[in-house]
Amino acid sequence: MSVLKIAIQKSGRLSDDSKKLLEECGIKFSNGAGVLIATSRNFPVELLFLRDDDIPQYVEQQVADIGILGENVVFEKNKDVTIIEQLGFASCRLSLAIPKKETYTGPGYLMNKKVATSYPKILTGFLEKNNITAEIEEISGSVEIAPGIGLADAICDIVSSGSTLLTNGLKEVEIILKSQAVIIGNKDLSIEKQKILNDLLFRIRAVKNAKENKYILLNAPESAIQKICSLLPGMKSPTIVPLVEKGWCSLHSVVKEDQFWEIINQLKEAGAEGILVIPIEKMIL
Ligand code: PRT
Ligand code: ZN
Repeated sequence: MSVLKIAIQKSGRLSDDSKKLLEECGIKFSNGAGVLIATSRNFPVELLFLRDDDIPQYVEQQVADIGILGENVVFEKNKDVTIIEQLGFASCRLSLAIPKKETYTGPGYLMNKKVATSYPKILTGFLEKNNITAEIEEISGSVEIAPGIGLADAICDIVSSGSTLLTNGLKEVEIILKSQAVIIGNKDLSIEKQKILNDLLFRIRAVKNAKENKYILLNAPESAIQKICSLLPGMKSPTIVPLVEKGWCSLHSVVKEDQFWEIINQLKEAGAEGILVIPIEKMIL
């Protein structure tokens, strides 16, 4: 029987969220320390725990069928793989940063300067696009200290909160790439493996939709229902249940997490009371 081989990061910023996602999809696997390969007990997948940098190559060579990693690494490695799905975690950006006291004048600022990075391919692409000649100093870690120790004039590195730049006396001046965790896949999956992947994607989307939405319940006078329904269109349309108190009902619907705070005042103004917002575990559209 076919098994889909999934490469995930062994240990690092992506590993916990990658494992959590698979667990939320109902996929059970043993996950002891030092384990490099794990098989699932209840879904036809095998997990390979790898360094994230190796995942694109392994997926290209079909050592793994799919992999979970940051888009930044996918673009840097530039292997012949397909990006299948964005996963919405490990969001960050690959940015240019320069010493705080310097004035950035646009990409031309880098002309004939030295830029330290672990992302030479993406940086080369950016420099070529802007017709800039600059020297690239490739280093594999602690890139932020390069300007301070005189190794480079600028850096091109991953930024998330920005606090590492700040503590190293640097400022972010240009975003080269926005990144999040994605699933990549081999371009030549067998029909059986493609079918397992489709089942997995169905589950992943149900988990993702659930995270992006909340279940909302509220009470309102019947006269307010029409207005409230227009604010809360729901999946198909809201459910209305009568309350024991005459002239009142309870309305149940689904609301986008990021829209909730925007419409809460409008709901109250329209007459909604006793509003409850509840997390959804799975949501199948
Ligand atoms: O050992 P392995 O090679 O598998 O892991 P790794 O050390 O190469 O990668 P890891 O675990 O550090 O990061 C994995 C992925 O997480 C990256 O490829 C990104 O897609 C994503 N990610 C999200 C980040 C960050 N946020 C992040 N903040 N990767 C790195 N950082 C580092 C950054 O390099 C910098 O040093 O955090 C620092 C900046 O953080 P802020 O919050 O101070 O701005
Ligand atoms: Zn890595």
